Amino acid sequence: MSRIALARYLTEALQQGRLADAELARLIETVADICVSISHDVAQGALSGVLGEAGTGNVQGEQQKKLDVIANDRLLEGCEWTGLLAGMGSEEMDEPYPIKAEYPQGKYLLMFDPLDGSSNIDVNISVGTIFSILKKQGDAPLREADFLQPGTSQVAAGYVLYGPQTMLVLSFGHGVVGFTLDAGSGRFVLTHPEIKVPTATKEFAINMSNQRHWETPVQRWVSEMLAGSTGPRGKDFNMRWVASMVGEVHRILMRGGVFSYPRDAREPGKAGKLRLMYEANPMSFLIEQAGGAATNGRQRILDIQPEQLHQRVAVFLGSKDEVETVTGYHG
Ligand code: P6P
Repeated sequence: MSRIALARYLTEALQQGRLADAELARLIETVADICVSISHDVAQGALSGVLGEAGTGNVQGEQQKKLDVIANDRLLEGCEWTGLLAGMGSEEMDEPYPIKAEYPQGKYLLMFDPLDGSSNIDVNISVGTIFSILKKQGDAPLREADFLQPGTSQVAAGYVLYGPQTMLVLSFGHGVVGFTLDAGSGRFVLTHPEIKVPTATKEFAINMSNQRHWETPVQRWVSEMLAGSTGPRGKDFNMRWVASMVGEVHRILMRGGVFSYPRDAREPGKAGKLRLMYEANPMSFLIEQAGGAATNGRQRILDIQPEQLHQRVAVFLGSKDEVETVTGYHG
C-alpha cells in the first residue's frame, strides 16, 4: 500500500472535520516545506559554509549560529506573504514580527524556535525546528499581548527533527502523527499514524552537571532513580542527555521516558532555561496529545498564563507516571 503524503493527510483531516480550516492546513504545509529546505542546509554542513557562529547574539543572550539565522529568515520569508498569518514570534527575535502591509493579513500566529539545539550543529548531533500555532484574537494591530495565550490555546504544534531521518511530528488536537521525509520525492510521508507515550518508563533525561543547583524535590527524585533497584523505586533506570530538546522529546514519543530541565539556583529570577512559548508549550501539547504529561513541577505547563514572549519555564515532561512522581515531590 502506497504511503500517504502530508498534503493528502491534511486534506483528509479537513474532510473529516479534524482540522479547523484550509488555512491551517496550508500553514502547516508551508512550515513543513520550509523545514525541508532547512534540512538540506543542515545536511550540507561544512560543505556549504553554514557551520559556526554568526557573530551575532539573540535576545536570550546566546551566540547565534549561522544556521540559527538562516533558519529564522527562511521561516519569516517563506510564511509572511501567504495571507495566513497575523504575525510571528521567534527565539531569535526580540520583538514580534508583524506582517508587512504589502501582504494580506491572516488569522494565525506562528511562533518557532527555528533551530533548537543549535550548539550541536558543529558536532553533527541532531537538531530541530519547533513550531506553535495560535489564533489571533480580535482585529487590532498586532501586539505582544496577542501571543500571550496559554498553551491550551494552541491550534497546532509540532517539530521537524533533522536526525538520521528528517521527521515531522505534528498534532492539531487529534493525537500525534509522524512523517518521514522521502529524499526522492522531497515529500513528508506518513510513517507513524498514532504516536503514544508509554505511561511508565525506566529512562530519564536531565543535565546532571547542574545537580548541585536543583531544588530539593528534584534532588530527591533524581537520587531515587540513580539508586535504582537498591533504592525506593525498586527498579534500575537508564539516562540520556542529547542537549537537543527535539531529540529528547522524539525519543520519548517513540519509546517513553521523562525529560527535565528544572529551575536552577544559579538564576533565581528565572523560572528555568527553556522558553515557554516556542519550546515548552508546543512540546507539552504533543506529549499530552500522545498520552503523556508536562508540568513545571507545580502546575500543568499548558495552563500557564504567559506574561512575556520569551518567558522561561521549568520543564518535566514525558511518561505520565514519572512526571506525576516528580510533581508530587514538589508538594
Ligand atoms: P544544556 C538547546 O540549547 C536547549 O534549549 C534545548 O534544546 C536543550 O534541551 C537544552 O537547551 C540543553 O541545555 O544546558 O544541557 O546545554
